[in-house]
Amino acid sequence: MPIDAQLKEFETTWVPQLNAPLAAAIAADSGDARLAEAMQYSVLAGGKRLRPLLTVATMQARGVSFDSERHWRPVMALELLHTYSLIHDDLPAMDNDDLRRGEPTNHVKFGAGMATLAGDGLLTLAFQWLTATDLPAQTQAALTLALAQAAGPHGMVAGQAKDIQSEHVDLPLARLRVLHKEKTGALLHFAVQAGLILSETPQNQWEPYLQFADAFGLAFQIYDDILDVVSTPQELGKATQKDAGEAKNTYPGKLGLQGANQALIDTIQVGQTALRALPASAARNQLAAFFSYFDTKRVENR
Ligand code: GRG
Repeated sequence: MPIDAQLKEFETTWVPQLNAPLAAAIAADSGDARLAEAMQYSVLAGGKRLRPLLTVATMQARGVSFDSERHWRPVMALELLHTYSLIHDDLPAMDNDDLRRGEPTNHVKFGAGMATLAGDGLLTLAFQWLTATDLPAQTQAALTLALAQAAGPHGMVAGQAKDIQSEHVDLPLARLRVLHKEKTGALLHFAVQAGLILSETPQNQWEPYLQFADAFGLAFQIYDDILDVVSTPQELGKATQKDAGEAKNTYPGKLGLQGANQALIDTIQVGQTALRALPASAARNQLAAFFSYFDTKRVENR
């Protein structure tokens, strides 16, 4: 099967299963109806669910099958946290965006106060869900520490802090890479790490998986920058051309569109090479198929 069809099939199998319990589970864990509505609104607005899909695929690569009773909440915790980051990033005090996942942003619909609280609620509930499982306490603690490190002031929040400070500052590519690694890469790193923790994989076997995750994370950000230049808001469900301008801290801004596309191709290659260190299997091919998310012909076909 072509690898893009493999990713599509994986999505078709898993996304409905992952989504089905979400609305009720969020409502059950919220003590205020309007807050629950605001949280559900953004979570259910139709994200691609790439992060939980990566966790499930990593578990499968480690030979562990998904048990919804035991794994669903810990696996979906990251999607809650990711959605919080989008809600807060869209707020007037941050990026001030009106469109996300093809819908009006949370603060446009519910007001900035409730949107802030919806983000706070999702961030906190994510940690509750990591421990809402009968998995061993050691597994729950490892997940909690890893997500705190990925999302907190040494991870995504640090990246966002660098981002808001660098709006009118020309960052060298090496510093831009660090910013992206924190802002975007850290949660994708955790997505794979969560699969390793949930499958109780010994840490001395983590390296190729995490190299794959980090290459995927960097490729994801380069592609996000490219799409911002070559796509329309209708295609992406969010504002585009936000980064326009030569001196911007983006891959196309620094390397030009062709240069950014080449960096994307090279980064995918790094990730594919990392995966080749693992024994050949259908599950390994499934991880490799995640790279088909990136259309490296998008630039030349525009
Ligand atoms: C507010 C602390 C804080 C952090 C915000 C996520 C983020 C950090 C900013 C969003 C802006 C941005 C362009 C991030 C990089 C790429 C990214 C995370 C895109 C959105 O992820 P997708 O494409 O979205 O997986 P869906 O909607 O499919 O889940």
